[in-house]
Amino acid sequence: MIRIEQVALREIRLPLKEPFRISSGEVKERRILLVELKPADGERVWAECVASERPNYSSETIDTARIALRDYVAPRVLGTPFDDPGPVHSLLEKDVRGHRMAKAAVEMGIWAIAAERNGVSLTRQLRGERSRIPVGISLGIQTSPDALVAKAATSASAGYRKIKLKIEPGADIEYVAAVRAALPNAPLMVDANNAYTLADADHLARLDDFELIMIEQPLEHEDVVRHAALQRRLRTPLCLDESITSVNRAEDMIELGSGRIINIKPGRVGGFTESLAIHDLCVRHRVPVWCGGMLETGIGRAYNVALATLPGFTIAGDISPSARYWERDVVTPAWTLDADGMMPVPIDRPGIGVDVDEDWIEDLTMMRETIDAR
Ligand code: OSB
Ligand code: MG
Repeated sequence: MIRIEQVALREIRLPLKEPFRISSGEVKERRILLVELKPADGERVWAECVASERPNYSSETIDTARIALRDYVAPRVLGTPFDDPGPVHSLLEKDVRGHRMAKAAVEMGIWAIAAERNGVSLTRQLRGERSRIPVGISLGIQTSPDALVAKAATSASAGYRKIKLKIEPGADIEYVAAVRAALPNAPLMVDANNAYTLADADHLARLDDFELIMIEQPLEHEDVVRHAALQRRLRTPLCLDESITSVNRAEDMIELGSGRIINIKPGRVGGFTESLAIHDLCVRHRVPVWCGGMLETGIGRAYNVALATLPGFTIAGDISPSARYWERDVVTPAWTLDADGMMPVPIDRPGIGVDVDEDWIEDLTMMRETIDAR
């Protein structure tokens, strides 16, 4: 049985090695919300809330997530006994709308506690199967096509199995054309983070010339209907990210033909139970999935890595190694990329599979708050 007796929240700040720009904004230094769950009997586990500083990806922010965790999420789980993590998701959904990233941090942490309790890795707890996973990189919007070509070429040489180019109006066709010309065989895709409307369909159709694996979330963050209309006008598969907030939205996408691929971010859908439901639905419908990223530290990355070992994750994830993001990650060993573009998975280490560098986290801590069972 699992019973949480304390939830500790803390904010750390960690500068990215290079600024990361998407169509809706840029981040240079991350403000990150880490969560520690203390079970009544057993080791504490660390989890990460993937909310960004500003609400430019989803409506959640690190600050709204902290309040949601303090006032709604933590009180729901504190003192409540669970036989396994399965029921946590529906308990957190009941009468509390949204706040999925806040909920996910706790839900996923409870999966890690279950793994420790069973003496298995988080990967095996999720019934993941692979001991290495294919790795992709997400390249932010650059100031010129040449600058993007340079980044993409370096990424191709490093062995990345998928290279994602962030685009927006004014930094799209010309940029992608330059990268494709320089790297004729590279596995390329683009991600627009909602920067277009259906009126841009003819413009977006020009991307069909570049043999892209997919175009990720070109339209509005909650849309499925217009994406279906757009998909009918494109040869390139659409992939939905922001729009897929639950297994029901995934069903809507499949039913309406709004896309042919799904980017699963467990934080975006409220945790692992919902991620597994989306994965299983997609496997049944032969819809490929891959694991997205939110510029996580090594803690959040451990959870993404474990999820990405499931069989439906047939496309390289945005799960780059620690050194892509940080001078010094908060876990040891750091997450790595081998010469084949694969990341080794700690499939036989109990729990999240890496050690958390608590001294380093202490140095980086800006704020802390603990919530106890009443
Ligand atoms: O749309 O996938 C996205 C980062 C922040 C917000 C949204 C997105 C991203 C990424 C980063 O693409 C992927 C990574 O963590 O490397
Ligand atoms: Mg995306």
